[in-house]
Formats: sequence, C-alpha cells, structure tokens
Amino acid sequence: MRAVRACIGLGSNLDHPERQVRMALQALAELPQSRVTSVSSLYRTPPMGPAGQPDYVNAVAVLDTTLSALALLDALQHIEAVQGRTRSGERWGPRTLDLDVLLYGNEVIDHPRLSVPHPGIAQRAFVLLPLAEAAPDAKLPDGRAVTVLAAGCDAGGVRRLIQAP
Ligand code: A4P
Ligand code: MG
Repeated sequence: MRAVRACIGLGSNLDHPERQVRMALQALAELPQSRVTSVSSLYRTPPMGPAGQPDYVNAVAVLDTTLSALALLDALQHIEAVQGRTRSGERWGPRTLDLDVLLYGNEVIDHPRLSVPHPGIAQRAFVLLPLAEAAPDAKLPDGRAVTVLAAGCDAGGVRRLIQAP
C-alpha cells in the first residue's frame, strides 16, 4: 500500500506542556505503519478560546503512513488518553494534549469523527507557523500553499520556543 503524508498538529497547555508535546512526539515516532519524516520547532502560543487559560505549546509532525485516516485518528486518540486527556466538555478549554489530523495527503474527509483538512487550519497561526516549518511544500487540497497562508496570518504573540531537532 502506498504511504500517505499526514500532518499532525500537537498542542498542550496543562501539566508541563513542553514535556507533553515531547512525549507525544516520541509516541508518534512509535506508531505502527508510519514513519516521522519531519518535526517543527516547539512554539509558545497565546490561547484561542476561553480567557484565563495558560499559553499553549504547539508543534507539527509530518508522517508517512499506510494507516487509514480513521485508524490514524484512533491511534492519536489513544496517545491523548495515555497522556491523561480528559474531555471537560468546555469548547477550546485547557488540555494536557490535543492531537489533530491537519492534513491527510490531498484528501478532503467529511466523516462524523473526522474533518480533514482540520477546520480553522487556514487561519490559525499556532497551526500554520509550525506546519509551514515542518512541511514547507504542503498545500491544502484546494491548492493554497501553507507557506503563503502562514505569511499572511496574524502571528501576534506566537514565538518559537525550541528549535527543531
Ligand atoms: N475530529 C474531527 N476532525 C478531526 C481532526 N482532523 N483531527 C473530532 C482530530 N480530531 C478530529 O476533538 C473533538 C472531536 O473532533 C474528536 O472526537 C474527533 O473525532 P477534541 O480533541 O475532543 O476537542 P477539541 O480539540 O477541544 O475541539 P476542537 O473544536 O477540535 O478544537 P481544536 O480546533 O482542536 O482547538 N489555542 C492555542 N494557542 N493552541 C491550540 O492548540 N487548541 C484548541 C483546540 C483551542 N485553542 C488553542 C489550541
Ligand atoms: Mg482537537
């Protein structure tokens, strides 16, 4: 089976966010049927959502995978659960770890459990900056280049925390 390039967004703002993101990167490196080909720097980003929550640490990892998109989502949700993610029900509330399928090859997926590209991808600096760093040639299925979107987004408050390995 041909591998698909999947871009995964990582985010954490609870319980040592930097460590959460590093642990998740390690878990992604151990996913079956998959190989991590690129990882962004870690970024410190102001929270989008309810006020009063801590800043986030965000990053993006790029995988070549033969997992189906839903099998990949299952694997990401398993990693979230292992790292103590509980769902409070508050939209955009704080979390120990959020793993999002940002892009899955060139596919548009509209499934009850999975929307790809991830909604909001084209506007969010905390997604676009690490994505453009880890996958500078990536395009959305509609043809928009992530580097162009990243250059045009409001990057206020986002700063690179730790250089990519
Ligand atoms: N789901 C649908 N599509 C996807 C996808 N492409 N990737 C479903 C992953 N999951 C997807 O997710 C709810 C459901 O979305 C899942 O069960 C899955 O089947 P969730 O992780 O439980 O909830 P959530 O993440 O709180 O909701 P949502 O609306 O996905 O939030 P976002 O868009 O992920 O935003 N601020 C900063 N600075 N940095 C952040 O990373 N993240 C969020 C969450 C808010 N503010 C932030 C950040
Ligand atoms: Mg999410």
